[in-house]
Amino acid sequence: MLFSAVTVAQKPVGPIPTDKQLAWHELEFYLFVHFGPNTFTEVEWGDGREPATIFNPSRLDTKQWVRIAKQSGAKGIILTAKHHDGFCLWPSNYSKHTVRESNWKKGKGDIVRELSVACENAGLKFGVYISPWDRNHPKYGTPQYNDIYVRTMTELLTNYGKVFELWWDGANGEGPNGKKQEYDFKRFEKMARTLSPSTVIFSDIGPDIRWVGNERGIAGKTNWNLLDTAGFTRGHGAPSTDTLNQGNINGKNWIPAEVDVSIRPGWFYHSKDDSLVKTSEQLFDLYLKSVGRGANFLLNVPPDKRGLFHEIDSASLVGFKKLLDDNFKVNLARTAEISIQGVKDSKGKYLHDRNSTTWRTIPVGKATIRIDFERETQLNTISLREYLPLGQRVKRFTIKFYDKNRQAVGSIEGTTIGRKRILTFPKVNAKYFEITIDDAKADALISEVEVYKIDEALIEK
Ligand code: FUL
Repeated sequence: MLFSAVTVAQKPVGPIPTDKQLAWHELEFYLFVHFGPNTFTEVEWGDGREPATIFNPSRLDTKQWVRIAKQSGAKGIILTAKHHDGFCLWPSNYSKHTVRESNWKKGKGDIVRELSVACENAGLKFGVYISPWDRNHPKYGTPQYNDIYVRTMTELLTNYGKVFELWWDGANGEGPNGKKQEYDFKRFEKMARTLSPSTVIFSDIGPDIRWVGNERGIAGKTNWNLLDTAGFTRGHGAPSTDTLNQGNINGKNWIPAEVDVSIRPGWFYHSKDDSLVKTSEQLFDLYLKSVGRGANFLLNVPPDKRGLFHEIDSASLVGFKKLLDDNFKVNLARTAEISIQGVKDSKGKYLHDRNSTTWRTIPVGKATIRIDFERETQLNTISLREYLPLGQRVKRFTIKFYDKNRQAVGSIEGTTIGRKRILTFPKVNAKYFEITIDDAKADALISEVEVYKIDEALIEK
């Protein structure tokens, strides 16, 4: 009896996620905030020689950032506490190039404090980007800089409440004395784990979260949460960007992809870019290309010289949330009958309860999930999820659509499913459709099937 399969114990297949990685997967969408001297000089990479006094936002309000983040549906904010120019947005004891040396709040301010508190009060996660590359610090390029980095990290991971993600940039250039740094990443990682075990660490190659291989906002249509890291290093020694984009099918580690992209052409605010802010529709498209391909979406929104999210960016973000709400409001599968290989599945409701904690076991190449509507229904979007705690399994699947006369009216194919796979396609009028798992590492564990008719103009470009 097929349906008893749901209760049959399933063994994990391949690497599986840790609890904190699973919690991270559920965040889906959060904001990046690039802010610092570059905001005022309007460059992307400050050289570290900018006077600290240049940093002087006139109306800085981290509560405004948090308010807009909430209204956009973001679940957290990651702040560039220190970018490559070395300027610290908190009064670090290990640098002389910080908010303390600026005129902002007469040198008494602390943006990391303000933002972490604002996030905490609003129920948002808070994360930090701490650039290893430092073009200001006099010790950069010497072994002592590794001590400085560890102390800097210690300040941020212990004085500001919970930090959900630590972001390590792969860029590694020269410091003020023309020297490059040999980063002691092993030590950094050990320290970060000890200081803040619940933090997930991002870099090109993890250990917890990997870079998606581009800054355009696009995850691979095939996207494995697995990666081989042996023999690779961060930065120039990382695997090819294609590999980072798609993962390794038989990778030895669970290291899912995070898609980092900016709402503007640059990572920092430049007034000349005000007309180039991505529209709500473009953000929706990036959502499909990131979350819809099993990755998380880290969207950068750089505050302007006032220290506020610009009105244009804010409007775009709020509009994006409205598009998500409006278009993913009615899951058409909710009222459909679900059967597996022709047998009505009374437990099929698990497949459309928007809760991925239960799954249906689908043997490869045999069983078919059928979603049968009460009447012919127009649809152009199907969202699938795999149950991740027992490993990512599906390699290839097909969905076939039929009209009320049981005539095939179209089909689509896909490769991986993973955390979420949202497929959009020109609308079909179907009485029912069938999903077949053509290839998988083991029985597929499908935990969610959602069906929508979204605005045709929003179908993935
Ligand atoms: C890159 C940096 O060089 C950019 O300035 C930005 O911070 C981006 C998120 O990562 O490697």
